[in-house]
Parts: sequence; structure tokens; C-alpha cells
Amino acid sequence: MAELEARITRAIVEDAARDWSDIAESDVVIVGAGPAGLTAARYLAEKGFKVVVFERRLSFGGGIGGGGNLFHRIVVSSEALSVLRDFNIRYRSVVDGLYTVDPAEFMAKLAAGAVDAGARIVHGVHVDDVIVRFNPLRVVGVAITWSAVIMSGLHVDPLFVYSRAVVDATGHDAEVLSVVARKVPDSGVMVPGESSAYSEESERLVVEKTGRVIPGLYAAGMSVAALHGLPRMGPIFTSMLLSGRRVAEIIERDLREG
Ligand code: 48F
Repeated sequence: MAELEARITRAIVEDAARDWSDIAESDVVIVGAGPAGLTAARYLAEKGFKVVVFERRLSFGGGIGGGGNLFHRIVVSSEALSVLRDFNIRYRSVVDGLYTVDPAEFMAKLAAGAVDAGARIVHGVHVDDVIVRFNPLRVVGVAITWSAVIMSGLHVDPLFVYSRAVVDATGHDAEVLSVVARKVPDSGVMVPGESSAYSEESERLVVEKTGRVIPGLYAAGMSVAALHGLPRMGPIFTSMLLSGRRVAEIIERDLREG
């Protein structure tokens, strides 16, 4: 038998290569492992779709971990409780109509729920472009580069992942939509960015406007606010969960219809 060091390397490279070969053609690519992306991943994976979440950091949860200005609680309203129950996330009723959740539990269980349902989460991967087809216009996947390459500023060509649906769940910067706005002018996509806080209005509108942006490309979570110039809502996460669940329902319907 080979020396342990050689076997460690082979175990990692051979297994990861097998995985990447499978990922190369996926049903759904979700960009961003924040609350919206992880929620969408779970509901799509449990319906049998091949789902991969690309997260540029080496962690889960996006904006969850910071709680409310670093106080370790975030808030949801009653509409999100069914999603919390699906993920077995505990909550406490503290003030009228609002429930608090521990961010560490929230992040861990959203990620566990997505993984247990069969979604893959790949860390350290930066999505920096989409793949497009014209006549008719359609997004059919993403271009990916290791985050470490982006950070080093090296000129390295990307790899591509083909998919039937791409979800921008990148949060406030709506990174995928912004690339499309810049590079695919025919798409008509524009990203004005979010506006100043109005929590109740934003919570409602983010869910309402969640969905397909152009064929093959969907928005969930705060990227919806950036796309439509909606207000921000601060550390209340009801709409992130409901938006993730809603985008999963819309994609399921679209993919089943062909
Ligand atoms: O920011 P994030 O948590 O987005 P979200 O799911 O939730 C927003 C809330 O956290 C909060 C809020 C609601 O109350 O206002 O801010 O909409 O998660 C987005 C994730 O996407 C990753 C980023 O690191 C984060 O973990 N991300 C962003 N751009 C890219 C990316 C990219 N180009 N490639 C890969 N990952």
C-alpha cells in the first residue's frame, strides 16, 4: 500500500474530480449559501433535482452570523415558522408577533437541511459570469473561479457549470444579476440597488417579486431587493426564508413544464 500522504491526496483528488464531473451538468445552480440560497437548495433537492450551491466564502449563512448589529439573535415573524419547523430550527416568542432565533443554530440547520436533502454546497467558489444562449435568450449555467484566484488577482480562465436554472442568492450586491445587466444588454436586466429601510414593506415585496428574471435566471433573497430597488429590512429574516421556498416552487414548476 502507498504511503499515507499519497493516499490522502488520491482520496481527495479522485473523489472531488468525480464530484465535479457530476456537477458540470446540474439541474439548479444556486449562487450564495445565505438564508435564501440554503432554503431554496433544500426544497429543490428534496423534490429530486440535482442542486449545487456555490459559496465564495469558506462558511455558510451569509448575513446570518452577524445577528442584529452583532447581538446574537435574529428575528422572524409568524409566517416563517413553518419553514423553521421544516428545518427543525428552534425559536422563541419574545415580543408581540416576533420570534427570535439563534444565528449559529440557524446557519447550521439551514445548511444541514440542504445537505441532508441531497444538495451539494461547494465553498471557495466564486461565480463571476453566466453562460448564455440567444434566440431565444436563456441563461444555461455559470462560469466559476476559485475565490482564492479572485483574491490573488491572477489571470486564470474559469470552468463552466451547465444548469437548467441559475438562482442569484448573492444578497445585497445581486452579483449575478449585475453581471447580466452589464454583459447581456439584450436581457433588459437593470440593478438599481436597494433603497433605505422600510422593514414591513420590504419583507412583503421581496417575497412577492421573487422569481424568474429572464429564462433560466431567478432571484431570491436580498438580490430581489437590489433588482427592484426595494427597501432594506435589517435583521428580520422572514422574507429570506419565504423567498427561498418560493423560488424553489417556481423553478420546480418551470423545470417540470420543460
Ligand atoms: O448576504 P446573504 O445572507 O443573502 P440573502 O440570502 O440574505 C440576506 C440576509 O443575510 C440579510 C438581510 C435580510 O434580513 O438583509 O443581509 O439574500 O448571502 C449571500 C451569500 O452569497 C455569497 C456571499 O458570500 C454570501 O454568503 N456570494 C455573494 N456573491 C457571490 C457569492 C458570488 N459571486 N459567488 C459565490 N458566492
